[in-house]
Amino acid sequence: MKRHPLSGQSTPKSSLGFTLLELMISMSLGLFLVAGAVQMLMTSEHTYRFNRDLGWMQENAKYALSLMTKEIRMAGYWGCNSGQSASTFTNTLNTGTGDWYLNFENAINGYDGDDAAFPNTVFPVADQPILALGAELPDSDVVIISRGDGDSEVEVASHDTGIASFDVVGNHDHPEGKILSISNCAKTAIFQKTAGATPSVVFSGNTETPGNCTEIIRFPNVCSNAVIPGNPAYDFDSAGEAKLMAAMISAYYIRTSDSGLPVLFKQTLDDSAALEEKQMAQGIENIQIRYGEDVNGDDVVDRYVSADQVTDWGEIHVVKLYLLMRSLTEVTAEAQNFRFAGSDYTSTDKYFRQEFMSTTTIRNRG
Ligand SMILES: [Ca+2]
Ligand SMILES: [Ca+2]
Repeated sequence: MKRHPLSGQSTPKSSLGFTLLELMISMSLGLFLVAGAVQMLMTSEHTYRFNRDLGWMQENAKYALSLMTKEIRMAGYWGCNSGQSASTFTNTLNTGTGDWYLNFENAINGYDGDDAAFPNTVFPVADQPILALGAELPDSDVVIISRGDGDSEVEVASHDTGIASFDVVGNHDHPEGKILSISNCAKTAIFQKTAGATPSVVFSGNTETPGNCTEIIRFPNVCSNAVIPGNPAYDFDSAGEAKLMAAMISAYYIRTSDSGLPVLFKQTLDDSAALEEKQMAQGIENIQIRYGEDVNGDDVVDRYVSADQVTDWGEIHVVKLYLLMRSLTEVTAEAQNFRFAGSDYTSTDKYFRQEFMSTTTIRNRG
């Protein structure tokens, strides 16, 4: 072996420098590794965004379904009485134009988004998210639920039919203007409180809006204070076991929020019987609702139909909700296939979509 003249050590061939070929190979290898690392970073960033959006969608879907199913389950709850015919349920409110939020006679009802007669003057909201799929998807539906608020239930001590007044046992905190219900095991009446300090509740006249069209609770209701032979004032106190509670009504629907996101909205009555609208859950693009209707009186559902196909809202026993959830941002590499309310679709954008579904039985309907 040749010795170095100074160190006396042998000189490996590699320390003498790189050939052009070696340099090119090592540079290519380096570039390849860098590209791989960048690719990995991009993939993990994409996976992170996708998982973040998926979690966001699932949380919102879970929340929306829990809110709606809880109300649907309790639709038509007015305490002990579950009858809602003219002989068991009366509403003394001035319903005038038939606004949806004053109609407590239906425990549940709604509108089909694709019904040519919707939106209408009763329920005018229809500013729905514009989907990239255009007319392929059905328009979003609306569901309306009314019920008594069991949490606010207090026992009624007396009913003075002469001065349109109840007294409760203990106290209540219902302000003037609030829509209330009184129920025993046979009958229910809806009215608006117009006066009275606790424990009293007075419901005379039109000092509040919408006001009461009569001070006399009758079955069936008559909008008059006159004595009507054969249809006397009903005295809840003498019938016994009457309870007073707040009357609630809610409408759920989808529209685009000011931020541009598709959102589940809820409209309900505040303490002075004015409508208020609240954002409940984001990322919901569409709701489809199928109502399970009993058509032969055996309390067993015979068919599932859209709101515009329901023949008797009093015979709806089950409600199926289909929510179409959309990711917060465009997180997919290409257009996605998705299934919604029994049909298949292909998106034309890069949002991820997923269907969430629930089936709820109405408790007061056997
Ligand atoms: Ca529909
Ligand atoms: Ca049936």
